[in-house]
Amino acid sequence: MELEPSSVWGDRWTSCDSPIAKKYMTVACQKRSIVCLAADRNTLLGLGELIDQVGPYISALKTHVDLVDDWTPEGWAELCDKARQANLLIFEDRKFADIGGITRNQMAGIYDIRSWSDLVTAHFISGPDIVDSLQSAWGDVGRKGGVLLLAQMSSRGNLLNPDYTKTVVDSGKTLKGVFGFIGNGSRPRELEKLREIVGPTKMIWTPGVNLAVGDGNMGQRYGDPCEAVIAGSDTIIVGSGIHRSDNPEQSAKMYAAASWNALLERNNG
Ligand code: 5BU
Repeated sequence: MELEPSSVWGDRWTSCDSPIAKKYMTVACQKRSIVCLAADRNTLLGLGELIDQVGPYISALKTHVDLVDDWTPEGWAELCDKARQANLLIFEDRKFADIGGITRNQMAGIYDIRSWSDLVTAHFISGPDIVDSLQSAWGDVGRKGGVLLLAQMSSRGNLLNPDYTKTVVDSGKTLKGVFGFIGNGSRPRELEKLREIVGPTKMIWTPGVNLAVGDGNMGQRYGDPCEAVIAGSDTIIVGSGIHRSDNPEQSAKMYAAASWNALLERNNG
């Protein structure tokens, strides 16, 4: 039985006015999962296999298009079709950071990110015009999309300190083109504070989560996915916990169940 998004998501459902967020929350209810797969594989075949294996247990697909060694426009278009058939939002984690005009052009270029992405990440370091320029780029091809601003990061020693986080959030939450914020899934207490300043109107999505908590590769840090959701994350971004597992399908199911149950617990006590 499918649960009503309003009962699952509580004030996120009533307060988020973004149509993409509403669509996302509905799909999450259909799949009973708030897992975004960080699909960090470097071949089209490997990525396609992953979607086939875990598509039913994830609610969004995060890509790094420039990691794909055998990338071709046709191959990528097929992969995006596969993702849409699996009812997944496509989220390119490009971390845009340049001035507005260049950012708009970077959404075109070889990869033509504007034509297939539903969500992208951006730093706010260059100022608020980056959000308008990303929205203009989607508009250039008659599409709509949402921006996730980096308010925190999961990597050790990053420079996004609490003052910076607050500046990003205070400004970003007033912008319609902002779908939400990236928070640090590895530190629930920092995440609680982030949720306090974000309030209910925007999403918080969190990398840096793994059922095996602790330090990851090259400065990555991992926290418990359930704790992240209880602290205010609306979606856990999971990479190696799924794509490096011996059984990606089983792992995706585990992350889906853990994150979904934590969301129900957060909103319904
Ligand atoms: P992992 O294998 O679960 O560690 O992958 C995490 C993914 O999330 C990877 O694609 C990173 O680029 C992405 N990420 C992150 O780990 N930390 C951050 O602060 C941001 C993105 Br922003």
